[in-house]
Amino acid sequence: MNTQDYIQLEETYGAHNYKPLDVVIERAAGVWVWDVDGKKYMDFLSAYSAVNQGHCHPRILRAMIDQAQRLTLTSRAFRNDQLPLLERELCELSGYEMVLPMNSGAEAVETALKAARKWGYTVKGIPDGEAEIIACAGNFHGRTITIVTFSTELQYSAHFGPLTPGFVTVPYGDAAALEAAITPNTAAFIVEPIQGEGGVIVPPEGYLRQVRDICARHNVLFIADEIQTGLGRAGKLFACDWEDVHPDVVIIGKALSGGFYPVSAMLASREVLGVFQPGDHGSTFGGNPLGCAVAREALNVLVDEGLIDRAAELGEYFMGRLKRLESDNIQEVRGKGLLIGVELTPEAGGARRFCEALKERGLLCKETHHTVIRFAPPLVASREEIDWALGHIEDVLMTL
Ligand code: IF1
Repeated sequence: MNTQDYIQLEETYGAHNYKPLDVVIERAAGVWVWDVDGKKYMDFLSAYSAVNQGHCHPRILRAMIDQAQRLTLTSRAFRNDQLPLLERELCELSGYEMVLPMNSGAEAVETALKAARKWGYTVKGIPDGEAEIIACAGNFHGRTITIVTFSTELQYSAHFGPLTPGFVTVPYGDAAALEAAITPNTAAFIVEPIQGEGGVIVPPEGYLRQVRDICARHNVLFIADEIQTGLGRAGKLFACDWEDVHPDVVIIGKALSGGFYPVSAMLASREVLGVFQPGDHGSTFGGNPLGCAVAREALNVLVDEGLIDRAAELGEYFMGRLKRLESDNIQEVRGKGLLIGVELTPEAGGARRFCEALKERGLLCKETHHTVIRFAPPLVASREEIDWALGHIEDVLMTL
């Protein structure tokens, strides 16, 4: 079977809820992937930051195989010998007191929203059924009905109603707007430290510190969605570390498993995660020993290989080169670490054609919001690999 055969099958039997680039990948290692026709590409998307550790990292693979041969699933009706170790290691690494593991990012976001509401009622004293949660315009936190309720991208919620009450949105990066939207019934504010899907939007310097301060003064939980920005991607363990802020709740996912398996988690203080009583919340697969063993090794790899600092260094170099490029196509280059967006001018004709051109040259990246090319290679990329990619990126940006 060749590329066209696979595409035909997917068109026939699969739901059409995506419009992927027409490359059919069959194997990968590190920053490289190979398609079914034998063509090799560098991955500059990293599965939206899920493979920060590089594809099929040998140490994570070993941990997965070893664990799969011993024990994969107990459900939380029984205990297993991996979950407690992951919980301790996550707390020690992050500085939080408690962990609640889930699977997908959206589930961990839902978990945080449920914890925030219950905290609002049982700790803050909000009248029952009245809790409000504030989110930002341009956010992306997942695709459940509750989460798309507070998406400002109309396509994400249209025709999926009735939606969930209790959410309001404020402009991103505007601390005064947040403060003005807070009422006595506000339980939490949920925010991405850098908006990924929103177009790699970096908020004004000091915004996260102001958010920290406002939330503390109004007794509102500050929830940081670090599913995409966390675990080294932005050049720090958490993107919030750039402003030295410690949110009340942090949500992680994606790279928590190095791309092997869906593992997500909510991290918080005992005051917040302590609101959950047996039976309040759960998941068949959440906290399963296979996911936990994979996540433990994925975290070890991040630390042992110095990938967080590496993202900061390579990111600075990469962004510096792009910023020096004098191309009529470029409006702005922004980002942190190896989460970088190039906003194209309105005249550039859209980001998709640049991604198509880069694909022809063996570089896979994905546009967001029609006018932004997102660059997010695995953090294990070498300087030479980054230079190879930059050569093509500069060329395409200059000549297309
Ligand atoms: C898709 C986007 C990225 C996320 C943040 C929660 C989630 C995500 C900050 C939910 C997921 C993914 C979902 C994926 C594409 C991708 C994405 F373009 F859609 F927005 F990365 F930028 N919070 N982001 O970025 O996590 O439930 O998916 O595990 O195709 O929907 P999930």
